[in-house]
Amino acid sequence: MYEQVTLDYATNALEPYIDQTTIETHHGKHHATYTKNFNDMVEKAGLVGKTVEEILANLPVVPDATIRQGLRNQGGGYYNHNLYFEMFSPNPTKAPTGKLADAINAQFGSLEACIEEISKLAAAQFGSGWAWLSTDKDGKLYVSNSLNQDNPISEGTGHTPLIALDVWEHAYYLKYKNLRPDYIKAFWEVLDWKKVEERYEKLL
Ligand code: MN3
Repeated sequence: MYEQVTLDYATNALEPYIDQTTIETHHGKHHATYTKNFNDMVEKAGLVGKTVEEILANLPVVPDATIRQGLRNQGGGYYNHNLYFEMFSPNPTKAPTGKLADAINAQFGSLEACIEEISKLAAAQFGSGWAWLSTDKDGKLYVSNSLNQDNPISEGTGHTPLIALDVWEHAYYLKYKNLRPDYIKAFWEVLDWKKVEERYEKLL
């Protein structure tokens, strides 16, 4: 059984950056549905017992195209939103320290430059999708964006996302309407770099 993350903040705690109705709908409806559908799909695929990471990393071995696509969509939706909702805090640490700070400075020049690169990819993603900060198989940081619920784990062995920025309209439309760049700016106001850093250090 794959469990949806529970929020460790109140649904109105990210106001005014991410509004209560959006959190309630996004976590309570959209993410809950992905979670239910993923559980059903895994059972159908005969993959019960595999981790979601194992499933997303090995999609090509699933012989049935409909089930494969279902696992990609629902598994991505399940995993991506777990990461998304886990990284927020009403009292976020605004910058990483330690090894993650060093890696970001080495790779991007500064935290501001890193945020700028992810934000650009998020704004440029045509239609529904995500922007990411991930590590590759050598532990090197990189940024990317993806369509629908596609996840960096599916791109190749050893890719692990650290930050997931949801740019589906359901993530921002109730508050920001067509102004996706304003939502992207708001995302960074509630992203807790301490949580990102903890995730990164577990990979080392
Ligand atoms: Mn979403």
